[in-house]
Amino acid sequence: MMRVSKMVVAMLAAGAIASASATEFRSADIHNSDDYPTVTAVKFISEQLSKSSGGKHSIKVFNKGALGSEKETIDQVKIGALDMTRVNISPMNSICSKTNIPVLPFLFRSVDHLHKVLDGAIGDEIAKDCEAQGFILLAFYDSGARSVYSKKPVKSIADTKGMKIRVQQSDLWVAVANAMGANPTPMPAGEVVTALKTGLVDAAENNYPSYGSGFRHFEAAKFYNLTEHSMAPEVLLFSKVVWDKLPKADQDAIRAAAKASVPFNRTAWSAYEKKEKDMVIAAGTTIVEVDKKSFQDAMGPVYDKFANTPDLKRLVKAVQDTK
Ligand code: BDP
Repeated sequence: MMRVSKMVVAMLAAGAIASASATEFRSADIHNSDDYPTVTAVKFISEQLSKSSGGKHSIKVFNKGALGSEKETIDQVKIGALDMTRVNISPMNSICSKTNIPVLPFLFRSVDHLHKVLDGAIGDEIAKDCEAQGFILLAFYDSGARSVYSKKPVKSIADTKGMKIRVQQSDLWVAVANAMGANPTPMPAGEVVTALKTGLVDAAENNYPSYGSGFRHFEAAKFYNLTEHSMAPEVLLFSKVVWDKLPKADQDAIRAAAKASVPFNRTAWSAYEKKEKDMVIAAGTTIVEVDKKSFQDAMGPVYDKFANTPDLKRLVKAVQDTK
């Protein structure tokens, strides 16, 4: 008896009992800047949630990769060791195949097209696919278009032949780089700047903010070539293990706050992307116009391999048919 009550006292002192109802969820992000639009979007959710729960729930964002690489945080969320993580959708490709769809090269015609698809039935279907694997997909966030940047200009696909390029940790991305004729090396985002500086790779691909002050790749690769080959969005994931233990009212409050964070993120993203584009140009980056068609025409094998089931083919067509 004595031992148990001592334990209870210790738990109370540590706040462990009080936190059984009041919770500060932990959410990971690899971005270094505190004002990165995915970081501020999750902080926005925290504020909304705190209001709607009368101060009971909130979220603490651990950005700067403090909780590990995107793949590592996904593994932690899967087992419920971590409540939430904000990652690019690409490292989810091997876990739930419908996440391949918004990564596919040259699939979206515009940012509006992407938003229509993700905000509608196709977005819901992708979220369901992730839920079946233990992830509640709370929101899709903007990430703009990704382009290849390198130490030499890339004007057409002839220039990516044999190029050593870093890609995200996803087989789909390896296939995209192979289709470009390049030699892909998958690695976490945090390792890319060193890989570029040491010559382990001569190129990478990303949006302006990650190329810019996010990971400072512009210091090692001076040519930003407008391939705009993918619009792979960001996702916010909540652990289903943790989710299933929450009362319905809390789940609803989290979903409502996450939904409200999407327009917040989109507004923040447009301004941030522009600011970063201006910054890298001022810092001496050359923006290169690209024969996009030469890249587009080479992507057949990626679709053959990663949009290869009746379900995935139906989704590709549904995306193309979305007006
Ligand atoms: C950035 C995404 C980030 C990814 C990174 C990457 O915001 O989630 O980790 O690209 O290329 O645009 O790994």
